[in-house]
Amino acid sequence: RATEPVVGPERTVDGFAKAFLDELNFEAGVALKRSTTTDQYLALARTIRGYLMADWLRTAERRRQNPTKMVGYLSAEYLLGRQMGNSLLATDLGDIAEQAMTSLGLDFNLLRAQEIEPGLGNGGLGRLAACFIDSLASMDVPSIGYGIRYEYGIFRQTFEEGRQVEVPDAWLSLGAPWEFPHPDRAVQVNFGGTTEQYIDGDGRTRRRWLPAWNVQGIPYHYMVPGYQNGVVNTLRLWSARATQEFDLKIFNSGDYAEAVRAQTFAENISKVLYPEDSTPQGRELRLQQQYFFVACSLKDFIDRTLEEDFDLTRLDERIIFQLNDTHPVIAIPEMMRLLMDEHDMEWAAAWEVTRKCFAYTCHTLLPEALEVWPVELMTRLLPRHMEIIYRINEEFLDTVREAFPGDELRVRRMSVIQEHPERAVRMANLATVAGVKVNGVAALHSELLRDKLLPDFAALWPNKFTNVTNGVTPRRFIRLANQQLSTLITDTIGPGWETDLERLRELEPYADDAAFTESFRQVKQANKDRLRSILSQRDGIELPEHAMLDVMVKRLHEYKRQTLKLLHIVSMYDDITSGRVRREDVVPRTFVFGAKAAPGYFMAKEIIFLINSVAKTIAQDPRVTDLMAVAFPANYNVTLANKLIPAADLSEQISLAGKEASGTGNMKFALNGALTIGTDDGANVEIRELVGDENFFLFGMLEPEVAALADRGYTPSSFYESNPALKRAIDLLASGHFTGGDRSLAAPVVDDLLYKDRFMALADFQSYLDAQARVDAAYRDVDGWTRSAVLNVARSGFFSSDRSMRDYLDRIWMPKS
Ligand code: 26Q
Repeated sequence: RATEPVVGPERTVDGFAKAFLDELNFEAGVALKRSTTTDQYLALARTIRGYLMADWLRTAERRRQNPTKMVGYLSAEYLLGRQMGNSLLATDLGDIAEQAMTSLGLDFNLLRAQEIEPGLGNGGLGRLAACFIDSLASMDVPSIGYGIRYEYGIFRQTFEEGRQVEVPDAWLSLGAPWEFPHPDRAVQVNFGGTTEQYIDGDGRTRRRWLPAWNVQGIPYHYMVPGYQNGVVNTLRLWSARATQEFDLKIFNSGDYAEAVRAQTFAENISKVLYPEDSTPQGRELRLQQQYFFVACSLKDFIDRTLEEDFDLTRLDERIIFQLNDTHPVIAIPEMMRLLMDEHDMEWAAAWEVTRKCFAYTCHTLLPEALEVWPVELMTRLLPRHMEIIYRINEEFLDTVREAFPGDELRVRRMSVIQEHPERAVRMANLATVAGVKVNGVAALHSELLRDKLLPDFAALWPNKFTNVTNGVTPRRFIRLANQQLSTLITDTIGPGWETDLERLRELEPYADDAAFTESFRQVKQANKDRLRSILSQRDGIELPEHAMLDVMVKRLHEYKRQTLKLLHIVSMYDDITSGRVRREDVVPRTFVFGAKAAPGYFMAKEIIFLINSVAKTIAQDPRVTDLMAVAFPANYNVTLANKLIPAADLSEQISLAGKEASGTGNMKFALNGALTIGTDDGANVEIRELVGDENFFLFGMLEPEVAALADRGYTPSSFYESNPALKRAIDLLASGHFTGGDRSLAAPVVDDLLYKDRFMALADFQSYLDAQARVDAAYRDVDGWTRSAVLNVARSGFFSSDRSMRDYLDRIWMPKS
């Protein structure tokens, strides 16, 4: 009897080349000399994954044989980035694969460049999920990621005359070599209809759901390899299909066109990722997406525990579901429904276990970003869940009234149901009521979350609140993105730091070592040279060779204050062109922006247009081209981040204090030896604490000062009137100088700054300019700068997502006692 593979293909150049040709010839049915680059890329991908297969099967089997409590990460987004490099790193097959391709006369790097990254996320939250599953695999934590297999991920951004134009992201169009579809394991998901009371076989009065329609969820499995440790975990993404039952009913009725329409309707559910990344719109399809993937995932997991003949009243001994923001919070009433309606449990027993199975991570501080779903919509789409939510809320509000008698205002604030402006379910409240823990994503954020966003809940349950500061995976963001720095680190402190990032501390003494710092500078320069050549090829952008590289890459949001960066650039331009500074006193800079705007976010799109306008004007002005350049490559994504971040000298983290929950780009830059100019916000606070004040450029109001200014009443124009440098910069922007003489084109942004400026860019402007002057002075001192850069790397080991996972395990998932 044939046995399952215990080893993959042979780990030699010949073995790899043979496996590759097998894929190409016998799986794809293509001869090498007739094959296209796409054929070759697909065969290469399938060859590499073949080496992971045995470990994958073995990991799954090991977990089944020894069932323990697992982590179920529930996230509507996974911003994975390209898979090939990561798989090669995990298997340590990079050299063998490259030589094998060369032996066949193929260009390995060209093949790697074919991959379209799976952009199944918007930004920080989605990328965080991807880092976390990487760490869980690298730490061999029994875990599974659940999410949605969007057919279209985050849109591809293009610019037309400086304005953002969105193009659909057809990432599956070349074929999908990294995924494993399992249509045989489809799960049914119901929607709509009504509920009714009935008497069951034992004479008990119960309620049940009579749904109106359904779809099926097809699981697609992705391998999540640990770092060279023989572990391969699973990411299970769900894709929506029409159900047979539904199909047949309509087809048999003879209405062929209607049946085809119904199919399309069902498949719409996983069609596209919503590109809003903080102001949620109450769109019906979005709620369908959320329920769809959560229902599939819970069913999937419960069936798995039942295979083991496990008693569901102890389900919390088998799973803790981590809710990545409120997007999967409908899982809470769904768990209650499954336990009661499908598995016969009473309310009390079901609630008892449900409240131990979920924990909630909040990623925001902006009140407008808190998700609410209209009761009308929820009742229409998920009537049974709405009933369950009402009951959870009733019992919860009894608890509140008991703890705070006579405080009906508090009851209203804490209710899971909001009454105004319309009746709606507050998903964060529901998650807080049901979750074992609620965590923020950086120390400051967790504090503000507890004291400002959910203070009533903190008063009731102070111990429910905790912090887990975000982290990033050093495998992708140092080892893969910055190979030269990685080699330098390994040559200096030895191997193993990739999975024990605090070991970067051992670099500290080398901050004063002439040979080391010289190598470190060379690495940074090589990364800059590589970036210049990439931007030249990718975008036709030609950048000067020697200039400080000042980078601001993140989603476009007013609170992140890309306009503050723009005001600095305009101010520098004005200083040079008006002769206010001597040319020889200017430190040449290249500014790089990367940012997508939500397609419906008007102001964000105006800001993109204005940045592009300034970039163009500067590029065409011979008075400044030797001293400054602005590059705004379109379509910033994980692939570009991996090239950009290692090249940066200066990292811009300039959100208004109290608005950025954490930031994770800030960590990636510090770990790659950029210095940060930043506000006292999010994880910047912890970065500064760790790297030291002298290696960080702090500016701007502190959060309490922001709150005080808002209370006093903020008038941006008073800052404009009283600060000549600010007035000059704004006047120049407003004059139409950067917009072909047309003042109206700059007006939306300028007017907003002068008359609203919700995020107080003008109030922080002077402080920002002063900090930028300190940056210039520091950069002139080459040795001092390099020393600071080295210390940023050496002291940022805390920001490994492995440490984040340890914290989740210790504080939330598997606490001792
Ligand atoms: C919700 C409902 C409907 C449509 C879209 C959404 C939606 C989608 C994505 C709402 C929010 C997001 C993403 C939020 C996000 O990325 N937040 C960031 O999370 C990072 C990881 O914790 C933090 O570092 C950032 O500070 C935070 O802004």
